[in-house]
Amino acid sequence: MRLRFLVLVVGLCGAQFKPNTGPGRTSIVHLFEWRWADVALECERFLAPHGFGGVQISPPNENIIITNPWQPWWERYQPISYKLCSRSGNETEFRDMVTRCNNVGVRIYVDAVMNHMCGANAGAGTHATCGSYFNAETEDFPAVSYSSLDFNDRKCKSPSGNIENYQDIYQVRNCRLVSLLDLALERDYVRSRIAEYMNRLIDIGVAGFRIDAAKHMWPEDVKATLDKLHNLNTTWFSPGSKPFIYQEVIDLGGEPVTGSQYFGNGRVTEFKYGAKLGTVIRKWNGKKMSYLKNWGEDWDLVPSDRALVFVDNHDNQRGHGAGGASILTFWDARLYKMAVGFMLAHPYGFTRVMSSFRWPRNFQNGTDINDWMGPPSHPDGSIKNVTINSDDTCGNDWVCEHRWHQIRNMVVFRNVVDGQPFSNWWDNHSNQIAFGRGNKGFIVFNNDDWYLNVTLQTGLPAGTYCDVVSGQKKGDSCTATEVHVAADGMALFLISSDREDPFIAIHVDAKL
Ligand code: QV4
Ligand code: CA
Repeated sequence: MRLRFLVLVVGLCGAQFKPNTGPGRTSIVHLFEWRWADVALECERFLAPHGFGGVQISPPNENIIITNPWQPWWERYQPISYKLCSRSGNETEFRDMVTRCNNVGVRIYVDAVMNHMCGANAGAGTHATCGSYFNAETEDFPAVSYSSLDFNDRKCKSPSGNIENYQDIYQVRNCRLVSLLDLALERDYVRSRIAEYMNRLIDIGVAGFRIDAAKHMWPEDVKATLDKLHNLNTTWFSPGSKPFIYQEVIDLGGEPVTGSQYFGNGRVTEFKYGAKLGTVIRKWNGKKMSYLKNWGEDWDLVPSDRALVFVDNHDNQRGHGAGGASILTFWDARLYKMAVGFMLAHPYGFTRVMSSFRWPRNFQNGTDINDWMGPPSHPDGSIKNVTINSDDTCGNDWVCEHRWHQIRNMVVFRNVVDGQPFSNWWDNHSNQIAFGRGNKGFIVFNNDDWYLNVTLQTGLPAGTYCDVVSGQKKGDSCTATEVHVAADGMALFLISSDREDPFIAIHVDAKL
C-alpha cells in the first residue's frame, strides 16, 4: 500500500498536466495539415485576438512520401527521421512559426510520433520529405540513426508480426501497428534519440506534445523518455515549466490497455467524450440531452484534470481510429456546432477544437474510399495556403471550424467562465437543457422538435446580454438575439426548434 502511494507521488512529480497556455486562454485548436507559414499568420491575425491558447500541429519531422495513393494525409504518421522538414514546411519556417505564435501568446503543441517508423513494406530509397535514405526491409534509418537492433521484432509474438489481438497487451505494445516498424523503447539508445528530437523542439519554444499511439508503448518507456526532456524555453515560459503532455490512448472500454495506465505521464485523450456526446446529440438509442446533467466522470470518463477532450479528431472524422458512427463532424454542421458549444460551455476537461480540410467523400458500401485524401494541394504536391474570405471564413477547401462565429465565440465564452462552477441546471426531461457557470455565463439548448419558451435562473447580474451564438456584441449594440436578465437573475428564453443554431449563450463580456 505504502509503496503504491510512493510510486504515485513520484509519478505525478515528473508528469505534466498543465497546458502552459497564456493567462485566460483555455482551449487549443488542431490546425490539421496546415503549413507553418499559415499557422504563424493565423496566430497573429486570428487566434491571439480571439483568445485561443494554442495550436496542435501535424507531425513536423521527416516522413515517407507515399505515391499510391497520392500523398495521403497519413503518410505523416510514418517517420523517416527527426529532421524538421515536412509538407508543412522546413526548419526555418517551423522556427519562425513557433517564435511568432509565442510572441502573441499562442502556444505550439507538436504531434510526436515515437512508437514507430514507416511501414514494413515501404521499400528502400530517398522518397522522404527531407530526402534522407532509408531501408525499411533491413530497418535502417541512418538519418536518426536506427538499425534493426532498435526495433521490437524479437519481442513480438504474433504470427504476422502485426497487432492481431487487442486483448493481448504484449501484442498491442510490442508488435507492429498496421505493419509500422515498431521501435524498442526499452532501449536507452532509442529513448535518447526521441528525447533529443523533442528537446530540439522544446528549445525552439514548443509548449508540449500529443504523444501519438501511446497505447502501443509501455507507460514506463514513455515515462523514461519524457524524464529526459528539458524544461520549456524561458524566453516565453517561467523557469521550471515542463512540457504539457497528452497521450493518444483510445480507450472506449473493453480492452486491457486503459487510459488510466498513462496518468503518470500526463493527460490522455478521452475518446469516450466525443463518442458519447455524439450519441446524445443525435438522440440515438433513446439518449436525451437531459441526461447530460451529470456529464463527466459519472459517464465513465477519466478525471477531468486528466482529460484532453474533443468532439472529433483527424482520425475519427473520416472513419480512422475509433469512436464510430456517432462522431459529429463539420459534415453535420448543425449538430456539430451544438456539440462543440456544449463542450466549450461545460467545465469538464481541457478542450481541443478541430479545424479540418474538406475532401470529396465517396461512400461505397458504407466506407469512404477517399478517406486517405491529403490536404488541398497544388499539382506539384505542395499544400495550398489558407485563404481568408471577407466574412472571415476560409477558402481553398479549408473548413476552419474554429473560425465559424458560433465556435469562435464559444472559445471566448470558455475563457470568460474559467474557474466558475457548473450551476443553475435546468432541463425539460427531454432535449431542452440549460446551465450556467457561476455568475459569468449561461447557455440554453433546444434539441427537441418543439418550441422552447421558458424563464430560467441564469445566475447573472441584471442587464441586457447579446447572444454570442446567433451574433455578437459590436460596440454598444448586439447583431442578433438579446437576452434581458432581471434583477433576480431570471431571463426569458425563446428558441424555435427549426433555427440553424437552436442554442443561446450569454456571458458577462457580452453584456450591453
Ligand atoms: C496496411 C494494412 C496492414 C498491412 C500493411 C502492409 O492495414 O495490415 O500490414 O498495409 O501492407 C497506413 C494505411 C494502412 C497501412 C499502413 C502501413 O492506412 O492501411 O497498413 O499505413 O503501410 C494513421 C492512419 C493509418 C495509417 C498510419 C500510418 O490512421 O491508416 O496507416 O497513419 O500512415 C489505432 C491506434 C491509434 C491510431 C489509430 C488510427 O491505437 O494509435 O489506430 N491513431 C494514431 C494517429 C493516426 C495514425 C497512427 C496512430 C499511426 O492518430 O492518424 O494512423 O501513427 O486505434
Ligand atoms: Ca510499440
